[in-house]
Amino acid sequence: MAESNLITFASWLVGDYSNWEQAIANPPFFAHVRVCVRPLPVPLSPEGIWLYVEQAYDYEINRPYRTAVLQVLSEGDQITIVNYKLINPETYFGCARQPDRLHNLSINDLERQCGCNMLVSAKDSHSFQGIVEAGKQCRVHRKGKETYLHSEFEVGENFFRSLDQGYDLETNERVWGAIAGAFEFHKKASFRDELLQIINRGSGH
Ligand code: CYC
Repeated sequence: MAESNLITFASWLVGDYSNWEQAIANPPFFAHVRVCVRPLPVPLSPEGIWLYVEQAYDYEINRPYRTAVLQVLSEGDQITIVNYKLINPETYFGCARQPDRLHNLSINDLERQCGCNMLVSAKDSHSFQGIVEAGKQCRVHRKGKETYLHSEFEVGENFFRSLDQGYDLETNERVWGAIAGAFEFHKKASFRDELLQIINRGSGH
């Protein structure tokens, strides 16, 4: 049961997303952003499901402003995402849409982002929701300030909605991130079958 929830969640999350509709409707507040979540062709450990993520402006899709590696784990009814950053992110720019290049990626290329685990649970039968772990420990240095992350998201079979913001450690004021609500992404391509193949290969089928 827990395992099937994990696979359902990951199979919905993988994909190539765009918020084009939102960007056209509300240009001053929302840039046209692309998010691409790709399964690693060779998982970095047998525990959980490993994914590579790029977030980019659509007009420079192969120069992402943020990349990450995610390890999605099931822990009872709860799903946890462990966040990693790449030590040399440029080496892997573009890999979300050229997944063969991800064969080169190893655990030594990664650094864990402490305090940045995302806690995920089923919202209803159509979506999962996640929120960054409590404690203000997910630190992001930006605009010359030390901030802590507030992040929450929802994922369904064909959408991804996310809100990421950084708050000043001392004053609790918002320093960066959306002021007009969440980014609303629609899935343009799914990598579900690719993910299921990788999972089945790993379990010896
Ligand atoms: C940062 N976004 C982060 C961080 C996390 C997430 C954990 C802090 C650690 C890091 O920098 O990697 C979010 N992690 C997630 C989410 C999941 C997850 C959502 C579930 C799949 O595992 N983020 C967006 C918008 C965009 C954005 C499209 C506009 C605001 O979803 C930006 N996120 C954004 C930025 C940072 C960030 C700019 C800080 C990156 C930095 O400056 O280091």
